[in-house]
Amino acid sequence: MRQAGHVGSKAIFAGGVFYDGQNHDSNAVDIYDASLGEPNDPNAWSTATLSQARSSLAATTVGSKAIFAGGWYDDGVSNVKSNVVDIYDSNLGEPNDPNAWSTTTLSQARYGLSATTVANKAMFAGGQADSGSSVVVDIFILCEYELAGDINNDCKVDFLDFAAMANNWLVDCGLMPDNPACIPK
Ligand SMILES: [Ca+2]
Repeated sequence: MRQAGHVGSKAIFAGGVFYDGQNHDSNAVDIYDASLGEPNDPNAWSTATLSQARSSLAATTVGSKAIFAGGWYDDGVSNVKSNVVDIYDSNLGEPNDPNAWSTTTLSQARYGLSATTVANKAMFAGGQADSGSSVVVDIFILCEYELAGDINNDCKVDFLDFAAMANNWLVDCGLMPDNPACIPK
């Protein structure tokens, strides 16, 4: 099963299983950018790779980040649960830029977990672990403070926020609502 997240104008599809006579776990990330064209336009699509090929991972977005967590992969002997979390930050670069990706870990390796985002918290709940059904909830908190000017909600006002503002400098969503930077609230 592939998992999808979205950041700004981008929809991101990651992982899964593909079949070429036998099943393989996929590390492929496909990115559709609505600011570049319609979904049937190949130029609107690009690719990236997860740090670990796996399936049945969970995805959600918080602020500028798309987070892909857990899953399972086949090590040739059995299905192995993953604790890997891949994070894409659209403030750091395009999805095909390795510098825009980082990794962290879940507190418990598992697959088929549920993901959702509430305000500045990305939550990954339950799933199947080696010990059976999981009761664990992993929470990634973006920033616990209201900080004026912190556009990417990472608790710091720095050049990344300045760059995000500069990118949209003089965009007027009242005059040009079709501008990809104008995302309905
Ligand atoms: Ca910031």
